[in-house]
Amino acid sequence: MLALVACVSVARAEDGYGLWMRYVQADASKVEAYRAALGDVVAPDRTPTQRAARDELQRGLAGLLGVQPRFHTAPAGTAALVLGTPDSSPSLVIFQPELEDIGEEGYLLRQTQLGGQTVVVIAARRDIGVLYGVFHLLRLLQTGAALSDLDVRETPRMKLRVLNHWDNLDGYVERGYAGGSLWDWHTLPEWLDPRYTDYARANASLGINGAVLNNVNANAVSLSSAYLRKAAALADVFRPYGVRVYLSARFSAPMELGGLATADPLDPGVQRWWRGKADEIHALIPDFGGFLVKANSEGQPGPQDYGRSHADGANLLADALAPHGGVVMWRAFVYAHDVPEDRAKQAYNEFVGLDGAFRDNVMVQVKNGPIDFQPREPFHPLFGAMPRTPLMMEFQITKEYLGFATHLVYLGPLYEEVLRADTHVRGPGSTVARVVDGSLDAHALSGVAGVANIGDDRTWSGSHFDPANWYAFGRLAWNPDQSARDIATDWVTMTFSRAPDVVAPVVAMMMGSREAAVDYMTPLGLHHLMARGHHYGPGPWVAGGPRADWTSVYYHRADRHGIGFDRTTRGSDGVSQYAPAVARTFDDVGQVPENLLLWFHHVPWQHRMRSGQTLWTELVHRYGRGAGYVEAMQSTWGGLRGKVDEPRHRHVAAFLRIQRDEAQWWRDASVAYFQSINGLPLPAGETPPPHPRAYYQALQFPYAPGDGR
Ligand code: GCW
Repeated sequence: MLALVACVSVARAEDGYGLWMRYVQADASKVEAYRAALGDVVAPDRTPTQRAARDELQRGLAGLLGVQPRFHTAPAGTAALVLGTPDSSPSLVIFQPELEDIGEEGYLLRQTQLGGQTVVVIAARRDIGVLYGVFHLLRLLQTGAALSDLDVRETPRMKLRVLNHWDNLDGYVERGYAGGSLWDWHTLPEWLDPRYTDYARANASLGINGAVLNNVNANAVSLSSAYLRKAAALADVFRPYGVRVYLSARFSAPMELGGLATADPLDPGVQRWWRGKADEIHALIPDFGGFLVKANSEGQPGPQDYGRSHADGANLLADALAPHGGVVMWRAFVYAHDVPEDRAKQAYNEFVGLDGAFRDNVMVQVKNGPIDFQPREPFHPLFGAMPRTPLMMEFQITKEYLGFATHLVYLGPLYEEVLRADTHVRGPGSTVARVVDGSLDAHALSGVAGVANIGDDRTWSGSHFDPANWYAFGRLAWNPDQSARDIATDWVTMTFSRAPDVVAPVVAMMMGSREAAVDYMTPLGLHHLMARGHHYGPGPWVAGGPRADWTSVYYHRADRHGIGFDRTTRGSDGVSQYAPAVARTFDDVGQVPENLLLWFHHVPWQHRMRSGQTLWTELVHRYGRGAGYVEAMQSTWGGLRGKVDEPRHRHVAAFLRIQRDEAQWWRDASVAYFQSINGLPLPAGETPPPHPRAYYQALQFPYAPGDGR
C-alpha cells in the first residue's frame, strides 16, 4: 500500500504548463516548520500588485504547505509572514532606513522579531518589490531552504530586463519553435486569455520587467490605433506583475500609416507624426516602455535611406518618447551587402563613431557576439567601445542556431561566458557584465534583452527543457554574477524533482549540453555553417546566392590547405576592434583560446593543437565527442525513468532521440564535407560518414519551422 502511494505521487501527470511554479508539497521534513512560520500571512490587498502577491502566496503556500494560508491585513498576534511597503503595512515602517537605497524594485526577505513575534518579513519600497520578494520566498520553499537564517537583500543590477518577441501579427513567430504566437490579436482586446496572466507571473517570478510584443522585422500595423488598443489590453494584464509593454517600431510607419511622403528623421512632418503617435500610445498605455528598432538591417527601412545616421533615427523616436519617460532600444545588428568588409566588423564600424550622439533615453542594443547568436562567438567588440552610450545586451533564448526546441541545450553557460568575458577596456575586470549593468561607465540606464522562446505550445517553449533558458535569462538579467550551475539546480529542483538523485545528474547533463552542441555543430571557433534560410541542420557547403555573408564558405574558408577566417592583423583585422590586451591574445595563434581558433585564424589542416593532435584530427574528434555527449544524456535520462513523471520523461526521451540523430547528422555531414575539401584520410579510429557529401547536400526541408518570412 505504501509503495502504491509513493508510486502515485511520482506518477503525477505533468504537461509542463506549470513551469518552475508547480508548488508541489514541500519535503515532509520541512513542511511542519514552514506551516508554523507561514500559515498566517499579513498582507495588504488594496492594489492590483498587492493582490497579485496575495494570489501567488495563496497558490504557492497552499501547494507547498498542503494547507490554505490564513490572510490578514493587520498583525494577527501569531507567528506570521508579514509583507508590504512601509506605507501598505505600517508595522514594516521600522525597515524604512534599510529600504532607502534598495531601489524601486528591490526587497528585503528576512526572519526577524516584530512586535515580540518571530516573523518572516518581505519589505520593499514599492509593491513590485514585495511581489518579487514573494517569488523569492516561494523559490526558497520549493528548493527546501531553511527559514531560520533567512536574510536576503536584493536589488536588480540591470534596469531593463526585457523579452523580445519576434511575433508577427498573423500569429507566426520568426525563429520560434514553440508553436504560434501567444498573442491572439484577433480576439484582443476583448478576450484576455488566462495564459497572458500566467505569462506575466512567470516573468515576475524572475524579475523580467518588459516585453516587446512584436517582431523587430516590424509591421507598421502594430502602431495603428486598433492594434494599440489590443496592446493596451495586454499591458493592463501585465501591469500588476511589473511587466511593461514595448513595441517594435517600423521606421517607415509615418509613410505606411500616416500617408507621409517621407520618413526622413529630420523632416518636421515626420517628427510631428512620431510625437503624435507617442502621445496616442501613452494615452492608452500610461507606462509604455518605448520602442525597439531594427533599421537599415536586412532590408528594413531606416534613417540611412535618407542619408541620415543611426543616431538621427534613434533621436527622432527618443524625442517623441521623452515627455512620457519612454526609451528607444536601437539595434546595432547591422551589416550591409554592399560593404566588402568582414561582416563581424561592420556593426562596430557603423556605431563606434556615434558614441555620444544619442539622446539620454536611447540604448544601443548589441547582440552578444559580432555575427549572429552562434553556438559560440567571442563577445561583441562594441562592449566597452562606446563608453558614452548605454549598451543593452541582446541574447537569443530561442535556439535558432542551437538545434531549435528539440535539442537539449542549456544556455546558462553561454550567457555566463559572455557576461564574464573581460573587455579590458579599463584594465582587467572590465567585464561585459559591468559594461551592460552600467557600472563601468556610470550609466543610469542599463538593460538586457532576450529573444523569447515562448509560444502557444503547452510547454510554453516547445520542449520540457527550453523553459530553463527563459529561466536562466531572467535570473542572469537580475544579477549577472549568478552561476549558471546554481540557476540550473534551482530550475531542475522546481521543475522536475527535489530528489538529489534526479537533480545532480540532470544538472550535470544540462551543464555540458551547450559545449556538446558547439562540438557537433561548429567546434574550435567555426561559425555560421547551418543550412540556408531555415537554418535547420548542417550546410557547410552553402555558397552563392544574393550575398556572400549569408553563405558558409564565406565563414569557414576551407580549402585543400587549411581552414578558418583570418581576422588577425594580417587578415581582416577584426581583432583590432578589441582593447589591446584582448586583441593581442586573439591575434596570436599561440594564445588565442582554442575554442575560438578558427574564428580568428586561418590555419593549415596540419596545425598542431595543444592536445598534440593535428587540427584535422582534433576537429573530427570534437564532432564525434559532441554526438557522443548526446548519447550519454540519453543514458542518464533513461536511468531516471520512474523518478521523473512518465509523460515528461517520455517526451524528453523522444526529443533526445531526435537530438542524437541530428547531432550525428551534423557530425557526418560536416566530416564528409571537409574531407571532400581537404582530401585527407579520416583520422585513425574515426567512423566514416555513412553517405558521401552529395547525399547530405541534397537534403531538403521545405517546411522547417521558424524560417524568416
Ligand atoms: O539571425 C537573424 C535571424 C533573423 C532575424 C535577425 C535579426 C528578426 O535569422 O530571423 O530577424 O537575425 O536579429 O534581426
